[in-house]
Amino acid sequence: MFRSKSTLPALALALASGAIAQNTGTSFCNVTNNSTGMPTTLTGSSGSGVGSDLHLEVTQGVPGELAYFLAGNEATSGVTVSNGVLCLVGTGTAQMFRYNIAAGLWDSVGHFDSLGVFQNLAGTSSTGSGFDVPDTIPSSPPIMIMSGATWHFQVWHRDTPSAQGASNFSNGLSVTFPLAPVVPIAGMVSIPAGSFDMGSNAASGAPYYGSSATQPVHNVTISQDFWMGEHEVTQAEYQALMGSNPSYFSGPNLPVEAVDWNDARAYCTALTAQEMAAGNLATGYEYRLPTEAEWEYACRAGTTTEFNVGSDLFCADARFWSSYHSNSGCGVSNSAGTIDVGSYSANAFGLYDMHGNVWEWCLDSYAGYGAAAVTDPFVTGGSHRVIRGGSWYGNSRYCRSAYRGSYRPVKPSHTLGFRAVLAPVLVP
Ligand SMILES: [Ca+2]
Repeated sequence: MFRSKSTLPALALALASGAIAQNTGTSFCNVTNNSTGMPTTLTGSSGSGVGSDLHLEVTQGVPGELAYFLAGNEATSGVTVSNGVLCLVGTGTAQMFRYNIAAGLWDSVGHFDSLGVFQNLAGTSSTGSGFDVPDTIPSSPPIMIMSGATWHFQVWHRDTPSAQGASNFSNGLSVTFPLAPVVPIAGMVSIPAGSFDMGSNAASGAPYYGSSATQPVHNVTISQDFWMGEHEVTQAEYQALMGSNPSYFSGPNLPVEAVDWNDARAYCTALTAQEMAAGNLATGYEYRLPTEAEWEYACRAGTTTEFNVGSDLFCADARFWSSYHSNSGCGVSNSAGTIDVGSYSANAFGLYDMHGNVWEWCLDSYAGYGAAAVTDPFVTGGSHRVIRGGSWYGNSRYCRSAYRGSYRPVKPSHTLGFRAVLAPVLVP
């Protein structure tokens, strides 16, 4: 009636999954009849009628968070009431609002203190003592409940402006909001958390041409599961989301290139906004570039060899210029550089083109390694960003799982693209 169902995808899913549990036990105030002689009963359905004329309304606040609204049929606003919301426990940042249907206005009725106890606007009442009618009416309801929180509440109901008092208390209702779903877009591969040895001790000569930049080898723990694009972002995907295609080569399934680090991040930001609006992202998750550690962990997919296909990289394994292992060129040219994503075999995680095709931007900055074991390393600042995996234009040494490229973030190249991960939020 006064809120759009289309704004409630996450909540609708939560309710449909049976997350609501009703509690009428002694931890709540007793149910009493309202002035029409009927009990006011809270139910766990979004937007459903509660009693004769109360609605428990739920809507979405800021992305990834949920909000409650209590609606009644008060004929007027601004009437002092007593015995309002009872047995109410929430979070320290949440507020409770009610909606005056006649006036079409939201009224703030109070908030929760740091202990989760409901307070009226004056901060003088708490559980069991009701709320005051507010002096100001918010232009929009800024209520937020964090996913995963459990709220217990009971509502007061007034049939008419004069029907005040303790006769209209509902039963108690306990509601747990499950974590908002994380629904990856198509083509994202689940990468399990785990540990691996990052870097390489390969010798400086052929065929690997190892360098000190990949040393010392050190243990890295990726502490949380994440998702990674099974292939580099294609030109079709980039065009559809960003409305442009800066690539030097042309083809819908070719990887997008000639994007600098900021372009790549802007794509991820737009994808995050799109999926958040669709209710597919939980709080704390975003689409972004992978960290360098996430990238190498995903590239290796459990392997410890120089490449995720073994110790050698041959022309049949990936898109790159020439192989030190067969001592031959791979038939790539300046006019036929990149190739459709997924043209070669995937690694054990199901990821394509981690070796070759286009270099891939990482989120973090370039810095030397330390010897100590680290968890979720992430380097910020500095003038250069990490690029990984080699490209159509390079030879096999650059395609190694541990090889580290370093590039200025504002410098696009037709050898350089990216892929996205869906992972915990990181801010460079
Ligand atoms: Ca690549």
